[in-house]
Amino acid sequence: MKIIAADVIVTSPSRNFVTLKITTNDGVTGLGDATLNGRELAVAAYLREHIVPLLLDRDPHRIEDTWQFLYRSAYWRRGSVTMAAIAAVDMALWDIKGKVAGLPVYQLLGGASRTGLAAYGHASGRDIPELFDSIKMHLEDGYTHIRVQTSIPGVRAVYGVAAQTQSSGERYDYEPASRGALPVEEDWDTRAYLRHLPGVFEAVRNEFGPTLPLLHDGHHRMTPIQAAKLGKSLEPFDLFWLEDCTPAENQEALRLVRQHTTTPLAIGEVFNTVWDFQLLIREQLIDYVRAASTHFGGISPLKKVMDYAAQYQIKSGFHGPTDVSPVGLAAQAHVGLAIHNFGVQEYMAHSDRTNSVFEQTMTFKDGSLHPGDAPGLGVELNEEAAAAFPYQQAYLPYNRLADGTMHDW
Ligand code: CS2
Ligand code: MG
Repeated sequence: MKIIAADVIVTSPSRNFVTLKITTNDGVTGLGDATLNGRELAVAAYLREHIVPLLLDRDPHRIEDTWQFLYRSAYWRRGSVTMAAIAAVDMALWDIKGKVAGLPVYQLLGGASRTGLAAYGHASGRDIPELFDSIKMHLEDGYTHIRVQTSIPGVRAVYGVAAQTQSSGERYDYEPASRGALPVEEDWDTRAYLRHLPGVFEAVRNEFGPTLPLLHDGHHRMTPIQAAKLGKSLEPFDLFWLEDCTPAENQEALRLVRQHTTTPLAIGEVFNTVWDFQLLIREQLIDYVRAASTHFGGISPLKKVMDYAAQYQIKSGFHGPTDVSPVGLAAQAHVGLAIHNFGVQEYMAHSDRTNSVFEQTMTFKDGSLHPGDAPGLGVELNEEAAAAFPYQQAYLPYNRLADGTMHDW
């Protein structure tokens, strides 16, 4: 079997997606997600200009060797663009292998370890009543785990609050990347946030009871001691996890947070290789691995990092917002179904328009996700539909503090 073509398809139904489609001489095709929110064309170019020529004539069954070839032959290792490009190749080759074997990818990874994947959705509100409505809506949709984000008094625009950007009734795809030639500036005030959040969770617990698994995303904005303070102040509300509590390039920073709080910690959506997790896993500084197949080099390394994490009783919490395409989401759902140390899967349902481009077998029923049993990943790209939605420049927002200092968004 030989690879005879590899096409990069950029489409923008509800937001921009980059998809790699690999075709073999037997006519079998495979898909991989290469979407890097706000930097999509960099990955498309990396694939088209530097990876595709290396794939032609290769045996698509050699997934591990292809991954190692693309990773080591580049010389310049790691990074979000490189690893998103390699991820797309890896996913597409697993898709092909499953189709040739007549098996869904999870069967090739050891078979199902559970009947489905517990999923969490993103509840949010500009105030408590709006937040409660959003939580109720997600519970009615069947979610068993709920992420809680709210506006912060005194802060104009905050990450993750749907109603803030809901306009003209268009379904909020949650992903705050706004289309336009320049990114949108937002503001931030950590002290206001630290003062406000415990009251929000107290209100949620009083309204929805003590058992509902609640998550929160700090989105990289606190110093380690601020993250420790928040983790400690949220302990009475028994969170399922506090995510991205502090930037984790300095993995040692989590030692300080861990010393002060038992609130479970989830980190890793911006990571792209196992080395980003090494200390965090080895010293058990986190409880959940937040990697996404698309940003982490694909299915192969995602399974490897979870096997490493399993030795330290650390579970998965794979990143699944709408800027991971249905292909990327399916890829990690197959991994999540197969591994023993599954934790929870983030699931932001894509819009109908996106789903008209990516035809998929994934189901979400009674709060449980399943990738389906179609051979391969279970996603097909409708290229005619994709062509109807050309790329549009879009950027994630960024943060400045009141004095104009750049801050993490
Ligand atoms: C967020 C992401 O879902 C999450 O946990 O951190 O939606 C993140 O904001 C986006 O992936 C950025 O593109
Ligand atoms: Mg996050």
